[in-house]
Amino acid sequence: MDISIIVPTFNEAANVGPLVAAVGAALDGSDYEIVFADDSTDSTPDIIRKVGETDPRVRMHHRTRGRGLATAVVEALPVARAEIIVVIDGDLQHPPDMIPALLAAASEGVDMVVASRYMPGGWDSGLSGPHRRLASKATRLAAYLILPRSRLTTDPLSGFFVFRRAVVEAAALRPIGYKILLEILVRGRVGKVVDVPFGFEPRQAEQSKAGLREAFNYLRQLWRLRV
Ligand SMILES: Nc1nc2c(ncn2[C@@H]2O[C@H](COP(=O)(O)OP(=O)(O)OP(=O)(O)O)[C@@H](O)[C@H]2O)c(=O)[nH]1
Ligand SMILES: [Mg+2]
Repeated sequence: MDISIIVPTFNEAANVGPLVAAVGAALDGSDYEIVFADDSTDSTPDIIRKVGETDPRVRMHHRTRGRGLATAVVEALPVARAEIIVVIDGDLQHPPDMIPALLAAASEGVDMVVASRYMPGGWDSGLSGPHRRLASKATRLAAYLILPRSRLTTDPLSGFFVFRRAVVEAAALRPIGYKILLEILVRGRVGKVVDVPFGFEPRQAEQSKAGLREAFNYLRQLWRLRV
C-alpha cells in the first residue's frame, strides 16, 4: 500500500460515488486505499460499505457518536495503512485529479504538500459569499499572528494536503473543529513544506457543515495550540 487517502464525511451521500470514481481515475495504476472518516447520520455509511464490497480499496472508520472533521481524520490515521497520507474533503470541492500533482511534489525530503488557495494560481471562489471569503482571510491572519509554525504554508487552513506518517507519529493531536492541517503544523514534526496552487470551487451536492459553531471552535483551537 503506497498511498492512503483519508476523506472526512458528514452526510455526503450523493458525493461518495463520484469521489471514489474521480480518485480512481486520477490514481489509475497506483497502489492506494480510500479511508472514509465518517460521522454521518444519513445513508452515507451504507453507500460507503456498498462501494467497499465491490472495491476493497474503499474502507471506512465510522463513528456513531463523534462529530468533528479534525478528530475524525485523527481517528482514521491508525486505520490507514500507507506511509503517505492524503487528506481531501468528500464533497468534491477539492479536485481529486490534483492528487497526482500533490504526490509528485512530495519528493525526498519534503514532509508535507499543501494544496493552497492563497498563492498565485489558486483561488477561493468556492467559499460561498464575500463574508466567508473575508472570514477565511481573517482566520488565516489570526493563525499567522498567533502560531508562527502556521507560516510554513500559504494556506494553513486548507483541508487538502499530503504528509508522511512520520510527521505525526510522536504528535499528540487534540484538534477541535475543522482545522486538522493547523493542528499537524503546530504539533507535528514538520520540516519542509511545499505549496501547490488549487482552485476551491463551489460545492455541487449536499450541504455545507461549516458555520458559526466552527468559527467558535477555531478560536478555541487557536487558544489551545498557543498555550
Ligand atoms: N467526519 C466528519 N466529517 C465532517 C464533519 N463536518 C464536515 N465534515 C466533512 O468535511 C468536509 C468539509 O466540510 P464542508 O461542510 O464541506 O466545509 P467547507 O468546504 O468549508 O464548506 P462549504 O464550502 O460550504 O462546502 C466535507 O467532506 C464534510 O462532509 C464532521 O463533523 N465529521
Ligand atoms: Mg465543502
